[in-house]
Amino acid sequence: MQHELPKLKYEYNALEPYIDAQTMEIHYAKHHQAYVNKLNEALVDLPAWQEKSVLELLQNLNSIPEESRTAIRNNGGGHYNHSLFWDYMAPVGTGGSATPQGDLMQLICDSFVDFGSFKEKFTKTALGRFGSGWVWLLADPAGKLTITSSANQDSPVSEGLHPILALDVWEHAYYLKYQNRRPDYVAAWWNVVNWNKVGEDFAKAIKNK
Ligand code: MN3
Repeated sequence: MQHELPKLKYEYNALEPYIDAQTMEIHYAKHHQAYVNKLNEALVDLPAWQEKSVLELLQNLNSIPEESRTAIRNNGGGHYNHSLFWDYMAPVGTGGSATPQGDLMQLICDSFVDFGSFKEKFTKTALGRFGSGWVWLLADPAGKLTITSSANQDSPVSEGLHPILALDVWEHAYYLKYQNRRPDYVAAWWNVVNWNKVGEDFAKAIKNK
């Protein structure tokens, strides 16, 4: 099985003015494509692993032959994390309401005081991530929410965790429009969060509790 770039569900310019079309195009068609290509390359000599989904690869990194493990961790993570990231964004007004709804909103308020405090904590985590990495909202099957961050392309799924929201804080995600101003990028990104998708993934994460 060859891993493939997933289809983007909106046009490159659909997230403007918050995320510009040129950044979207380069980020998706160049950066994400490169992770896919390098993941396929890393699997060329590993027939036993070629039929696994990228999620299965990331969940079983320790079983992958050591000489290929880092390449699969980085490029499989890059492929998987970006696939989530695109889906956690939507053009303004098409991803549901401007805030989480229902049980998820209730749990966010129970866990972080209120929605504003949740956004503040998530943003602080994004600004505190040194260098390249990701910020995550995780939901465990018992219904506990956690904000965390990871370096490089490391994915929480490798630790058996369940991401329900992802933010890319690599400079390639924002440099063209925001240069070094990560705070401006993060503030803008909140406008395009697809809360419908976050809510769906939250429901899946807690389904088996
Ligand atoms: Mn990226």
